[in-house]
This record gives sequence, C-alpha cells and structure tokens, in this order.
Amino acid sequence: MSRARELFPGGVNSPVRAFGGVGGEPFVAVRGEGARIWDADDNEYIDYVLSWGPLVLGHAAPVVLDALRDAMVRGTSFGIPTGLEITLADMIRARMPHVEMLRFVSSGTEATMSALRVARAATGRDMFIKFDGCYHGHADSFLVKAGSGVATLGLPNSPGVPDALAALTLTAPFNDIEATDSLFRAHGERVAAIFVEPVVGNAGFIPPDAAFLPALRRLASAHGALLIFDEVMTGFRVAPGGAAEYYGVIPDLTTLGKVIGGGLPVAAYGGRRDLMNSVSPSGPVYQAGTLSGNPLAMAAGIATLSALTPDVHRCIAARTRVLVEGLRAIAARRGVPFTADSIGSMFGLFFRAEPVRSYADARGADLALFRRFFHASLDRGVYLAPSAFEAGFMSAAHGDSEIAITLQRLDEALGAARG
Ligand code: KE4
Repeated sequence: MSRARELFPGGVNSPVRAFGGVGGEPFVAVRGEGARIWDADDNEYIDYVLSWGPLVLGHAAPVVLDALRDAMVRGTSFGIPTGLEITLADMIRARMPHVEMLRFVSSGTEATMSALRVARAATGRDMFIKFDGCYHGHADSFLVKAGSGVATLGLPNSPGVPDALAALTLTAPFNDIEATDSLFRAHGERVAAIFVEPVVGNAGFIPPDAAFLPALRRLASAHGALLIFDEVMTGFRVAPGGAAEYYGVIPDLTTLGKVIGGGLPVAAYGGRRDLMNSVSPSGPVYQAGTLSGNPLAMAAGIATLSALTPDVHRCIAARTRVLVEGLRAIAARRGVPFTADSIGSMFGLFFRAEPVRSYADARGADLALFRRFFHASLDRGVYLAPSAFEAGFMSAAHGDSEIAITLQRLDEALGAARG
C-alpha cells in the first residue's frame, strides 16, 4: 500500500476502499471466484461487498466471462451504435416498463448528474430535494449531507462545491414526509425534482416506511416536480424490477448502474419518453460519453441480467433472509443490541436495539462495536462493507454452505468484538 499511497490519494481510487470508516489498512485483492475473494497473502474471504453491488452472480461468473470472451475478439470499443446496447436496453425496459427510453453512461455519478440536468431543463427550476445520508455519486449538487464515503469519513459538504450551487440542494431526513412537505411549502415552485434512494444503501441499509414513497410521488406530482428513483444500488436487487416494482411507485426518471454492468462500467438514466427526448441529439439537453454503451460492458450486463431470472432472484433473496435471521439470533443469544434487515439481495445491520429509519438513527448506532466487529469478521474470513454507512450484498454464488460458514464465523467475531 505504500506504493499505492505514493500514486493515489489515500492509496485508493475510491475513498471508502481505504478503510477510513473502520481503521487499519485495506487488503489487496488478487482474485475473486464465486462468493470468495483472495488477498495478496492468499487469505480467503467470503465476500458480502461484491464490488459494492454489481456482482449479483458472484466473482468471475462463467456466463459473464464467456460473454466477454465472445465480445472482445470482435473489438473492445467502437464509439458508434452496436446491437449489444439495444439488447441490454430492451432487457432493462422489459423489467422496468416505466423506463420507456434511456441513455447508457459509464458510472452512477454520470447517470444521476444527467437525470438532474434533464429534470432542471424540463421544469425550468433549479432546486431539488435529496435526503440526509443518501448518496447519488459525487457530482457537485449531490455532495450535500451525502452518505457512503462522505458519511463514512464524516466530511462536511465537500470543499470545491460553490455555496451558490449547494444552496440549490434542499435536504430532509429520510422517511420524514412532513419535512419534505414543508420544503415544498417553502420552495415549491422552485423545486425541479425529488431525488431518492428508494431503499437507502448509503447510510447503512434503511428501508422506506410504507407511506413514504407514495407520499413522495404525491408531493412531486402536486408541485409540478419530478420524482427520480436512484436505483443504481436497488435496481435488480430489491426485486427483479427494482424498488418501483417492489413498492408499486412509478418515478418519472430512474438511474441505474452496478448490476446492469455485471462488474464492468455501466450505468444508465431513463424514464418517461417525453423527458428523455429532451436529451441531445433529440433535444437540447446535452450529455455525452466516449465509452457509453461500450460493447464489453454491454455484453457483461446482458449476461448478468439473462442469468438473473425471477427464480434466481428469489433464491438469492431467500438466502439473504437466512443470513439476516441468523445474525439476529446470534445477537439475541449474546444479548447485543442489534437490528438487521434485508430486501431482496441487499441487507444491512446496525448495533442498535431500535429499528433505523433515518441517517440520524444510523449515526446513533454503536459505531465502535461495528469497527471491532468488522475486523473480527475479516480476521475470520468474512468481508463485510468497511463502513457502518454501507449495505451488504448477496450473490447467486453464496450457497447454503457459505451462509452456514458465515454465520459460524460471525458468531465468533461478535464474541470477540464484544470482549
Ligand atoms: P458511481 O459513480 O460510484 O458508479 O455511482 C454512484 C452512486 C449513485 N447512486 C447510488 C445509490 C450509489 O450507491 C452510488 C455508488 N455507491 C457507492 C457504494 N455505496 C460506490 C462505492 C464507492 O464510492 O467506491
């Protein structure tokens, strides 16, 4: 890591990888296969980070590798339309019919910044509402009370973001309908959109109250604002059709990423056709990308979504539930204040007795115990997200034996962490 620290800020190419939230040094990954990842000292870990969500089939999934081999011999990039992007777009639309038209980009940040630009252009309004602890990538407007690495490192709003721009970002606590309504009462005619992680994965795992997403839909429509679901993390994880299918709430725009690239750089934004037709070259809202729709990335995404059938999804979701129930039982037997939950193949845990409904609740959990638990788990061969403000992910490669081994190891880890 000393060479890495000489080359990259903090020795990493994305902040949360530096273990700032848990202390110590990150391991250096050299290989992944299925549910497992190995470090440079040949230590093996059962992996619940899975590259922060994309690897829903596990590491080096044979179907993905085969698709990449087939694609790469025909060339790695063209910068001109290919059939692969049409195939992947059709697969996304089949699972999310409300994504009538979309644009592929290469990161979730590009997807969310572009969706916000479309919303501001469509409404002629500059402000938007996001929720404390939600993370939508690192575009300037979103680095206000953001989650994920921003929360992990306890950063204030990032320097370099002009106050004038940050002032256009309004924030409310997640699950707080009243606070959201009062923002509209104060600024309604200036609000272009509500931007939300429909299930929060960047302040730890925080599901919405039953009434929350329907209320956001109602408030956005009532005030002429757009509802934008950031499903970069929840898409094809909380349900085959994402959070929109799971909760039956249809946003105007959706952002996607992670799973749709199967581990290669793919993201997308899309939604109502009338809105997406405003994007260049159909309309005046400019957005572009050299490697957007890259054929290798498209091939990996197609292979991943093809393998992620509803039955496979149900199987992964069921095993995720077994893990969460098992963790709850361990904490109860050991008398540790603990809450854990899962939706589909996404899960999270907090060392706190009461359910976590907001970022403030998440911050109130026992973060010191989480840090000790993280390292005790890693020492026993289980790699959880190195931050209390992240979610966990399961893959099709995590079988019953992986879950059983994980529970046994985490039971011992909790015993050690409690001291
Ligand atoms: P990227 O620009 O990192 O591809 O995507 C940004 C993004 C947008 N929206 C949501 C809901 C996201 O979760 C993310 C990125 N997630 C983090 C993990 N919490 C990526 C990991 C990292 O920052 O290294």
